[in-house]
Order: sequence, then structure tokens, then C-alpha cells
Amino acid sequence: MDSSSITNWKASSKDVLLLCFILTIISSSVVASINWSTVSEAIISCGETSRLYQMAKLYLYAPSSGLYTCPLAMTDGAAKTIETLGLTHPVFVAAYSRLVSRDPKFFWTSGQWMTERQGGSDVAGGTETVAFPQNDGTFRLFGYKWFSSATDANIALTLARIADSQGQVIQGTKGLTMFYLETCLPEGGLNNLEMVQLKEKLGTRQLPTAELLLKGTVAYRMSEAGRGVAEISNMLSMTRIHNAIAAVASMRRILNLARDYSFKRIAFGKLIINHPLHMHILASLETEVRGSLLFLLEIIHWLGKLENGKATDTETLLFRMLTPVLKLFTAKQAVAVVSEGLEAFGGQGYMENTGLPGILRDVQVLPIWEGTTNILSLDVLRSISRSNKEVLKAYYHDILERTEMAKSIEYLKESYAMVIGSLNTVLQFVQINPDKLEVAARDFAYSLARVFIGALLLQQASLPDATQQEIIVAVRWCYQDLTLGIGSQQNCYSESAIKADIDLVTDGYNKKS
Ligand code: UCC
Repeated sequence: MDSSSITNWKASSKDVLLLCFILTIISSSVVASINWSTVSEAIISCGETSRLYQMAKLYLYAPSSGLYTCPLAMTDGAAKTIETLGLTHPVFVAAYSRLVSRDPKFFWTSGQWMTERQGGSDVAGGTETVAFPQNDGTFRLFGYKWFSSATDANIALTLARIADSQGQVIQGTKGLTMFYLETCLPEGGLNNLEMVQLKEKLGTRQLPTAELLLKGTVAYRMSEAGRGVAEISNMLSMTRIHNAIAAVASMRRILNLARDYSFKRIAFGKLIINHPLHMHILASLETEVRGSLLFLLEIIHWLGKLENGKATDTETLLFRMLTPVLKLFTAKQAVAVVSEGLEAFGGQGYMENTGLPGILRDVQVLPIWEGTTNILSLDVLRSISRSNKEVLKAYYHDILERTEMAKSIEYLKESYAMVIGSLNTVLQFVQINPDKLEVAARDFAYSLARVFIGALLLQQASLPDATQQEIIVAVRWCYQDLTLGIGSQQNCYSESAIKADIDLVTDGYNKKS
């Protein structure tokens, strides 16, 4: 990225001060492998840690942003896509300069219009929008976009099928091409599109999401014809990381509120901070949040390294496999942690005037958009097969390396054994059961996440200056079943078990009605 990018900004003394502030706030939960003393130096040279700085700010901002982090995520993804594809057409160059601008008057945000009426996961099966080539090299798009978040964005990246001279299109993934469009025309007015209706959503209501009718919208081709899905994955990978930031930040917000409340609320004659059961639950949430934050920061660290040409082959492979794991794991965890967090307020957690229910409503979108849990679990399998399983070897060695020190520390030995035992179980499962991987994909992805977080926590707890709390968190994390019993429940994934699943789900259901 060049130095004008939002991700590789030029640091001012104010920025460095802000960074120190940020690091103070998150210092109890930083990634062990990051040498923080070099961070401010690296920022000034816009190096591999600039992504950490960007994401640390977003992490702090997200819970109070009124969902503005959603357009920021897509803007980041659009800039990254233009840059990765090396697009030099003046339209893209001009847009890029706006997307990465720090001048509010010049800055543009981007949307991402991928979902149509036929559905969102199976993009190739759902996309009906047709792009008609024009003599000036542009295209006119005709179609219906069913879920366009941050509809007030200045531009959008979208998918469509290019029509040939007879108006015919190619179906399936190979017929999809990625396009760039501006929502308003230079001369004013909407770009031949109609906002049919704003969506009524469970949460994220601060964020306008609309159904849009494209009626000849002027657009520019961004990808090679037929490479739309593959190329828009650049954007998806970024927005999935942003999704994880929102997830971890929401967990931290509710937990900090619950902790504060426990110092104010008196029940059964004492502050609830003094009730061991209540503390036990908050401590388990604290463990979840710290583990997730480490996972998030590690992925972001790799992202920065990748963008600066500093990532090793192992890190490149792991980044591809663990980005969907991060998204799916933290999103689901956010719903569970925020729900539990609300309970820590008793009835107040259910009252709209506390502002707490909105946090739960908002996090419920995180497992749904940007790839549902199942879709991302399958993406994990895709990344494994694309690498000929090399990524699993990388994962194995990475975990051995991270946990090396813990092996010989007396109070971490048991946790170390848990992580390594679980690691072996997960990898053996892949070797022994290639035919069961699809149905087990979600359990498998969770196991990858839990084992990896265990390794990160152990790595942190092994450092000479590890705090008592970091050691406690590592031990607690590793005490749980990190593999969800994947090794012992192979029968749950067999063909007869799949049939039994259908029988169970359809039991009592009248298929004819
Ligand atoms: O929901 C939305 C609302 C926007 C709100 C924004 C919020 C931002 C976050 C805010 C934080 C606060 S937008 C819609 C989101 N939709 C999705 O995420 C789509 C979910 N579905 C999938 O991801 C599916 O796995 C599909 C669409 C990719 C599957 O499609 P296909 O056609 O079956 O895909 P293929 O054939 O497996 O892959 C086509 C190509 C392959 O490359 P080549 O052709 O070179 O072999 C794949 O390797 O795409 C490549 N590919 C990827 N590459 C697919 N997925 C990836 C990936 N994750 N990374 C790299």
C-alpha cells in the first residue's frame, strides 16, 4: 500500500500519542509474538504493524460507532481490491484516492452489493443481474440487489453477468464478473437505480440497508470476465476481518459494563462482585474475550506482514485458512458472550432504556452477513484442499513453535499437553475421515480455532513477564475440551448418522403440506 492509504497513514505525534493510549488499554491482552516496543517506530515507516494500529483504533471505536464501522469495512475492502488487482483506469485511481483519504470532505465510502433475491450464500446461484456492454467501454447494469448495506455509500462493488450480443449470459460462477459503480452520477441524481425499500432488520438499525433496483446503472468492469467471485474475495477477506473486530469489541464492551455493574449492584446483602458464582461466570467470559482478541490480533499482524511483503510462506497459508475460522468463531462467540453479558444485569439487561438489548441485536448479524458459519466452515475446507493440505502442516508446526516454551514450565505443562493432544486429534481426524469432513466442517473449524487460541494463550503465558492473569486465562482456556469431541464422535458424521439427522429433523413434520 502507498503512504496515502488509510492503512498506511503517516504518523503524526498525535497519532503516536494515541497509539500509546491504545496500547495501554489493550496491554493486558496483546499478542505475545509482537514486539510492541517497535510498534511506534514501525508506524512512522508505515510498516507491517500499521494494520495493527488501524485495527486497534477500530476495536476501540466499534462499539460506539453506531455501525459506521460497516461502511469503513467495505471501504477498506474496496481499496484493497483496487490495489490488489492493480487497476489503473482513471476512474479507479480517482476512487482509490478518495477511499483512502483522511479528508472528510474528500473521503468516499463503499458498499458491497452481492446479495440478490435468490439468496446470499450461493452467490453464483443467486445472481441474476445482467451487464450490457456500451460503446464507451462502460456497462449498464440491470438487476435487483436485495441486501445492500450502507446504501448511502458513494460507490459499490457488485457482481453481474455480462450479456453477449444476443443478450445471452453464462450461468454459474464462471459467468460472474465484478463491477464498480458510483451511486450518484457526476451531474447529480442517482445512477439509474431506485431504492425500492429500506429493510426492517432485527438489529443494525442505524445502518441503512436497502433493496435496490438497478435500471441501467453505469458501471465499470473491475475483474476479468468470469472472475468475479474469485476477485471479490479480496474484499470479503477484509470485511470478514472487520466483522471479527466488531465481534470482539462488542464482547469487550458488554463485559466491561457487566464488571462495572457488579461493583454497583447489591444483592443478597452484598455487592455482586462478591458473589463467587457471578465472578465465576464473568471470569469465563473474560477468558473467552481475551482468547478471541489474541486470535484477532494475530490475523491482523499477518495481514500487515502480507501487505508489506514480510509474511513467510507459513503465515501466508495460515492467513488464508484462519481468516474464515476467525470470522465464524468470533461472530458466534459474540452472540453467546453478549447474551450472557445481558444476563449479568438481570432484568435490566432486557430493558430497552438501558441500551443493552441493542448490543445483542446488533451482534446477531455477525454470524449471518459476510458468510454464515456453515459457509465459512466450508471455505476452511476449500483453503485446505487448495493448498494440498500444506496449510495443515503449517498449522501443526506453528502451534508446536508457539507452545515450545510452555512445555517446560511446570504450571503450564498440563495445558501444553491438552493443546498438543487436541492438535493431534484434529489433524488425525482429517487424515482418517476425509469423507466426513464436509458434515464435520463446523466442529472442525471450531476445533482449529480453539486449539490455535490455546497455543496463543500459552505463548503469552510463557513469556518471562507474563502476568498472573495471563497465566490463569491460558490454563482455563486449555482446561476445556478444545476439539468438541471431534475425535470421539466420528459416528455422528457417518452416512447413517446423516440419514438419522434428516429423520430427526423431519420427525412430526408433514412434508406434503
Ligand atoms: O452480507 C452482505 C452485507 C454487507 C455488509 C457488510 C458488512 C461488513 C462487516 C462489518 C463489520 C462491522 S454482503 C454478502 C456477503 N456474501 C458472502 O460473504 C458470500 C458467502 N458465500 C461464499 O463465500 C461462498 O463460499 C462463495 C460465494 C464464494 C461460493 O461460491 P462458488 O461459486 O461455489 O465458489 P468457488 O467455485 O468455490 O470459488 C470461485 C473462486 C475460486 O477461485 P479459482 O477460480 O481461482 O479456483 C475460489 O478459490 O473464488 C475463490 N474463492 C476464494 N478465494 C472463494 N472463496 C474465497 C476466499 N474466501 N478467499 C479466496
